[in-house]
Amino acid sequence: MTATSTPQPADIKFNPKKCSLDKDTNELTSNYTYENIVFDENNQFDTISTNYKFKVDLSKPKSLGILLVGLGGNNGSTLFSTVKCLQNNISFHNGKFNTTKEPLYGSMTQCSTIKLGVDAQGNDVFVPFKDILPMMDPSNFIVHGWDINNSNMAEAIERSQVLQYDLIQNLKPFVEKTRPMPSIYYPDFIALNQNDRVNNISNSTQDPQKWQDLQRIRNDIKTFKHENHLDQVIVLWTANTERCVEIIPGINDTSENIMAAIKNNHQEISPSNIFAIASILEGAPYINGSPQNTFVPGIIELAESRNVLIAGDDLKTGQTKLKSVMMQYLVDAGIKPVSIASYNHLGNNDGKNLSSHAQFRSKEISKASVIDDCIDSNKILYPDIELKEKDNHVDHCIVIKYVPAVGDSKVAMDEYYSELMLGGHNRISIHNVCEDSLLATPIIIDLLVMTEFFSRIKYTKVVDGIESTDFNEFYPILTFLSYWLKAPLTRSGFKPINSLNRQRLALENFLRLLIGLPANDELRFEERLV
Ligand code: NAI
Ligand code: DG6
Repeated sequence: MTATSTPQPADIKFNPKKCSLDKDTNELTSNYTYENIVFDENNQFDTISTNYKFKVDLSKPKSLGILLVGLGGNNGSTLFSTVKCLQNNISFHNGKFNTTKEPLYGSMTQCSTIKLGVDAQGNDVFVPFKDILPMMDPSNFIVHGWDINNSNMAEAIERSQVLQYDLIQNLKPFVEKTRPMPSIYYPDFIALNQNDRVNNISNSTQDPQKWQDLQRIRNDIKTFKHENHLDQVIVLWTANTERCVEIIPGINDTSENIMAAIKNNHQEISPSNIFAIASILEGAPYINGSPQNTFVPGIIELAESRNVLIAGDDLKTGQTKLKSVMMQYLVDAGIKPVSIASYNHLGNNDGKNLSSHAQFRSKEISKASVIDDCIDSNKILYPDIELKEKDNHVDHCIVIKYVPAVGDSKVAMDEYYSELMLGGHNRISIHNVCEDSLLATPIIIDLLVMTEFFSRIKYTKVVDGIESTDFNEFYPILTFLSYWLKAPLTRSGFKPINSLNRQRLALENFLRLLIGLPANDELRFEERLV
C-alpha cells in the first residue's frame, strides 16, 4: 500500500510476522498482545497481558442499506442528497466555479489520514483512513427512511435550507420521487410545536397500538432489505430530540418487561424505543444520533441477547467536539477550568423543537457530560469531593435559544474561565458559526461506515498458545464510535471516555493492530537517541 493508493482487498499490505491472509475466505487474521497496567486496592500494580487473534473479512458488501428515522429533516435530507450527488456526479456552483465530487470535508473516514510510520529520513508517513482496510464507500449506500411529514425529498431539501440554491435545483430530478415511509408519532415525546409537521403516520394518536407499531417497523426493515437485495441494513435515529423516558422497574428495566410494556401500550414507551427494538429484532445495528435515553436497560439487554450492535447518544458536531478538545488541553496543561458557559442559538427545526423544556433537557444532559472524564483524570486540579465541594467541579452552564433568522447556521459562544498560578485567571472566548447539518452529515457517514466495518471483525482469545475456534463478535455497545457521539453509551460498569484525542487514538491503534502494526507512539527515537 502506498501513501496515496486506494487499495482493493488484494492490495492490502500487512505485517506478515503478525498477520495472515486466507485467500479462500478473504479474511485477514492478526495476532495482538494487549497489555495494560492494573492497580489493586493497595495501589500496587501489575502488568496484564492477553493474547488475541482478530479476523477481518476483507469483502465489503456491494451496497449497504441505510434507514434514517427523520429522513425528511435537515440531517436526513442532507445525507440523502449527499449520496445522490456522489452516485450521479451532480455538480453545483461553489462560489466562483462549478464543481462535482468535492471531498466530504468533515468526515474522518473520508478525509483524514493515519500515521503508519516513518520513511528512511525519519519523516512521518500517512495513509488515508479509508485505505487501511476495505471500508464502505458512501456512494454505495442505499438510503431510505421514515418521517412523520410526507414531503418528498425535493420539498424536504428546499425546506431545510441547508444546500445552495443551484445544487437543490440540480438534485431535484434525482430526489423528488422519494417520500419517507409513514412513521409513528406519540405526541408526548417531541415538542408540541412540531404538531403542524405531522401528516405521515401509521398509528392512531387516540388509540395507541404500540405492539402493532413495532411489527410494522420490523416489516418496513424486512421489505427494504428484500427489495434492495441487501445483506445488511443500519438504522439511525436523526429525528427530533425526544424527551427522556423514565426508567421504571417492571416496565423498561429488562428485555422481557419492555416487550410486555409495548403490548400494554405503556406511556413510557417512546417512538425511538420502538425503532431501536424493531432494528435489534431484525438484526440491524441501531445508532442513536439524538440525545434522548432510548437505550433503556431493557433495550441494552435485548441487544446483548441478540448480539446486535448499538451506539449512541447524540452526534458530536461543533461546540461539544471543541469542548472535549479544549477541556483536555487545559487540564493536561495543568490549568484549572472553573467555569464553562456555553451559549447556542440556531434557527432550524431542531432549534424549534429544543425550545421546549423537556426536549432541551435531553440535550442539556448530553452536552454537559462531555467534561466528566477530564475532571476525573486530575485529582490535583479537582480533589476528591470530601475536601471541598466547590474545588471538585466546573460550573458548566448550557443555554440554547431558537432564533429563526439564522436558519441552519448555528452560533455557538463559549467562555472558558480558568485559574492560573498565584491567583491569576485565564478567560478564553470562542465564537463559532457553523452550518449545523453540514457538520452532522459527514459524522453520520462515519458512523455508518465504521459500524459496517466493525460488523466484519471477529476475535478470539489465545490462552497458553491455544486459540478457541469460536470467534466472537464485539460486545454490542460499540464504544469505538464514541469519537462521533456526545454522550457515549457505555457498557455497564465502565465510565465513558469523552476526550477526543483518546477516542481517536483508540480507533487508530485498532486499525493498526488489524494489519499487524504496533500501537502508535511519538517516541521518535530516530531523532532523540544518538
Ligand atoms: P430536523 O428537525 O430538521 O429533522 C428531524 C426530522 O425528524 C423532521 O423531519 C421530523 O419531521 C422528523 N421526525 C420527528 N419525529 C419523528 C418520528 N417519530 N419518526 C420519524 N420522523 C420523525 O432536525 P435535524 O437538524 O435534522 O436534527 C435531527 C436530530 O439530530 C435532532 O435530535 C438533533 O438534536 C440531532 N443532532 C443534530 C445535529 C446537527 O448538527 N444538525 C448535531 C447533533 C445532533
Ligand atoms: C443546539 O445545541 C442544537 C443541537 O442539536 C446541536 O446543534 C447539536 O447537538 C450539536 O451540538 P454540538 O455541541 O456538538 O455542536
